[in-house]
Amino acid sequence: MISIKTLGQFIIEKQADFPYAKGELSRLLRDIGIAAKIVNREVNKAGLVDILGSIGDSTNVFGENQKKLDVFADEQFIAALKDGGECCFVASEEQEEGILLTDTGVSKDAKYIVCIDPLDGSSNIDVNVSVGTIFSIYRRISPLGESLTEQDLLQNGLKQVAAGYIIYGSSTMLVYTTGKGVNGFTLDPSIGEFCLSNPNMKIPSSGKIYSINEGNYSKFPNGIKQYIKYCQEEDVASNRPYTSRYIGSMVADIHRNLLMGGIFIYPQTAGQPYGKLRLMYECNPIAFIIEQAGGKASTGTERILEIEPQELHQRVPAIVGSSEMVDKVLEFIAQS
Ligand code: P6P
Repeated sequence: MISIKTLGQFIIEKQADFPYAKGELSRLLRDIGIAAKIVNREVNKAGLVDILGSIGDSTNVFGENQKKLDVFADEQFIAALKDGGECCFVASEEQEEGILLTDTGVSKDAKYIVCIDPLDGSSNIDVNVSVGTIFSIYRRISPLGESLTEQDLLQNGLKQVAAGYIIYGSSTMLVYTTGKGVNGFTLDPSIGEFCLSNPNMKIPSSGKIYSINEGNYSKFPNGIKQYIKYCQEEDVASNRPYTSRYIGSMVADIHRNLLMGGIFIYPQTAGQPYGKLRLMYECNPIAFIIEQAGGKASTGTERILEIEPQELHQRVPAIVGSSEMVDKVLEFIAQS
């Protein structure tokens, strides 16, 4: 009889790691797990019902075309966080200002803030490529019952109390950390539970995979161009040439590199001086997870987790993955 440990059992068990925990963070993580199962159900049948494709000319706050599943996922996670009652504010890629849940009936004692990308990589939905959800959890700083301030909403990544992602792929997995390692859970549809499948995940210190959109090569900074050429050179001793793997869905690229070793790079270009990826609900949570798994996460000039955020939707360049590979990119950048 294979012993099954569900996400709920694991969360309760690990709650003991936090002596002052009263179960609120545990409930919050479980609320996210429930919404993930609902989103998974719709992602898996997107081809069968009219939930594919774009919502006419609907665009998100950045003018990017909104997919029906984007909006559905956003609604599900916000509803789960509202019903769960542990979250006082949600910052979502799909919401320009964020949502003050204490204005919608959630208790003024709710102490957590969630930053979320409800369905990352959604441009891949219509072609049946893996997509994902990315979330980041902070504890509010201002006293309970008082109004939230910008200080509550713009905390640096080192202040995260938890972070995770869900990948809706050949199987659906939830991977998260609370700062004491990284654990992965695979959804067993037959029992409707996320079950512990990848305990204590560690990213190899090096690997053979580099993930970057080489179509933008001509726009990359010189250090990044030199690193790409380094990856393509023949050198048996250092296992090169590496393999190029780029899905265009950050969660899928990061998840593969976490398991196999590798590096993911989304650099700045002249047209996108801060890159494309968002700090608060893409780069910070992924950086927390990868560092907890033994890897590194840099913008090329600073550790992502140490960036002092200036606004909810700010973008940062990302160089994330196996520690030795990130170090090599930073070497090329420093020399360029
Ligand atoms: P590009 C998806 O839109 C996303 O935000 C990430 O998931 C992904 O890594 C990146 O953008 C892909 O961007 O410009 O290479 O298509």
